[in-house]
Amino acid sequence: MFLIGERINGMYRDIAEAIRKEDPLVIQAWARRQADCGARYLDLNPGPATRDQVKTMRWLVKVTQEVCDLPLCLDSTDYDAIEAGLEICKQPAMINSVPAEWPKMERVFAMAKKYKAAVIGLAMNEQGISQDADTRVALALELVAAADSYSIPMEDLYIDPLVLPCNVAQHHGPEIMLTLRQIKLVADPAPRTIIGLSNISQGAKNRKLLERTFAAMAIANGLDAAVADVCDEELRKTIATARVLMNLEPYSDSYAEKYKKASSTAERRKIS
Ligand code: THG
Repeated sequence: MFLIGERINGMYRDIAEAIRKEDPLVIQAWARRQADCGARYLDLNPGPATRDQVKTMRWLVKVTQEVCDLPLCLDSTDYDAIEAGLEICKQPAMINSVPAEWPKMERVFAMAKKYKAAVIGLAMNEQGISQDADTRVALALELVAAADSYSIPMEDLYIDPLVLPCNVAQHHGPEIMLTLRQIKLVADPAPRTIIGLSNISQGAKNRKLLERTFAAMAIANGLDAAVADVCDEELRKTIATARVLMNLEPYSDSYAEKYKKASSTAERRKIS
């Protein structure tokens, strides 16, 4: 299980301002900090307010790679921006993301093949995000079939059941857990699973407690990766502990320290 650092996102005021001023220092400070916290990838998202997504994504990739050699997770709904980023990524990247819709899947899986990138497939389509696990799993199956038709290996396909804030969509919580378990049954080998962890707590009180608890629950249901606040040390300890309790790591008295090691060594060797 690994973490993708979420912080370089135009949703944050400091990042939006850095993009506007073309000031690389704030971006580079967050890149270094998240790398130090054990991020396995860095998410780069120009943010909804950024007009020129192509130019901004290219700039974010460039300035991040100047200080950090982690692979990048290119987060935009503008596929021209994703492609502009992929063209200059020094390491195989992750495309974030594609819904279960044609012709979007065609464009994204063709790009993934060309640039040897992994892909996050969202369990949604033209009808939006569904309420229940069954519909999410059906969409996961469509993503698996489409990826397979482009010869994308299942280890490079991450299905995202789409987490909504618990204060407005509380009944989705158990459906997410069910979806995570069922995705592992739709194909052999199965695709991987991923969530946007901080979504669970948006607009809610005591955000970090919600995120840490949801992470532990999702790990118990087989989660492989999360876009998350990697700088939350208590989150990292919770994840390490959940992994020991799920027998994914051997117990030792320093169990809470395990996570950083797992993310920086084993994960780089693609052992999850
Ligand atoms: N799935 C995938 N990718 C994703 C998401 C997902 N990328 C974006 C997002 N969801 C994950 N990243 C974030 C980043 C920040 C926040 C939530 C998710 C966040 N931001 C503060 C807020 O909205 O309250 C911003 C506060 C501020 O302005 O300082 O919570 O689900 N594949």
